[in-house]
Amino acid sequence: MTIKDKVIVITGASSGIGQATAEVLAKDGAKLVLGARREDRLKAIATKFPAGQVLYQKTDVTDRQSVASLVELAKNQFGRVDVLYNNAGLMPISELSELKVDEWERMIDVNIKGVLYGIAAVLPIMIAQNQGHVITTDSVAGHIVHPGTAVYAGTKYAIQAIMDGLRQEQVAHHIRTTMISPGAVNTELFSTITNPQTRARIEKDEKENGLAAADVANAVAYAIDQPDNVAINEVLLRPRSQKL
Ligand code: NJP
Repeated sequence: MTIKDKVIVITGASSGIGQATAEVLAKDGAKLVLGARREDRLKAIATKFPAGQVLYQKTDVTDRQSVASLVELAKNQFGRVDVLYNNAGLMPISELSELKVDEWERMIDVNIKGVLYGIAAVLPIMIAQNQGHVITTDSVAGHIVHPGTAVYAGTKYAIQAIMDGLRQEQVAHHIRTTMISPGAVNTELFSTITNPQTRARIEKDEKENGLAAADVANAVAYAIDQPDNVAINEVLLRPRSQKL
C-alpha cells in the first residue's frame, strides 16, 4: 500500500498547504480525515470527492481533546490510522522588542503543543498497529533564524527535536517520521502578522516568489508514497530564487 487506501489525518486542512495536500492525496485514492477551525472550508474540499472518502471535523489543535476526537473519527470510520500530517500552524512574526507576548504564546500553542497533541493521539494506535507515519510541517525557519522570526523559528526548531526524538524512539514499531520544511509558499500564512509593514512585506514576497501550495503537497505525497522500509525524514524545499 502506498497512497491509495491509506487512512490519513490532516490538521490545518482548510487552506494553503493542508488543503492542497488533501486534494493531491484524495486524487491518489487515500481516505482522509480533515481538521481545522473553519468547517465550511473543510466541507467544500470534502464535497469535491466521492461520498465517504474525505471526512472532516471542526478541530482546534490547541485543545488536546479536539485533536484526539479527530483521530478517533479516523479510527472509528476507517479502522486504522496510517498517517498523521500535523500541518496546522501560524506565523505572526515580529521582533522580540515589540513584546507581542500573546502572539508568542499562540505560536507555541499551535505550532508546538498542537503537534504534540497530534502525536499523543496517534501514538497508541500506531504502536498497536506496529505501523504508522507522522509528518509535520516544519520550515526553513527550523534551520535558520532571522531578526523578527525568533519565536516562530523557535517553534520550528522545537519540531526538529520532537520529530527526531519520535523517530529514534519508534524505530522498533515501524513508525516513520517526516518533516516537510518549505521556504516561502503562497498561502494565507501572512494573514496572522499584525505589524502592517512586516505583513505587507511577507505577503508581497509569498505572492510574488513563493512556491505553490501544491508544490509542497507533492513533497508530502512523495514521502508517503515510498516502500514501507524507506523513511523520508526530511524534505527541505525552497523557491529557486530564495537565498536563505
Ligand atoms: O498557511 P495557511 P500555510 N487549530 O494560513 C490552520 C508552514 N509553513 O498553508 O483553523 C486548527 O493557509 C488553519 O485552519 P483554520 C506553517 O508554519 C508555511 O502556509 O481553519 N487549525 C489553516 O488550515 C504551517 O505549519 C510557509 O484557520 C489551525 C492552516 O492552519 C503550515 O506551513 C513556510 C489552528 C494554516 O494555513 C501550513 O501553513 C514555511 C488551530 N488552532 C512553513 N490555527 C509559507 N506559507 O510560506 C491555524 O516554512 N490552523
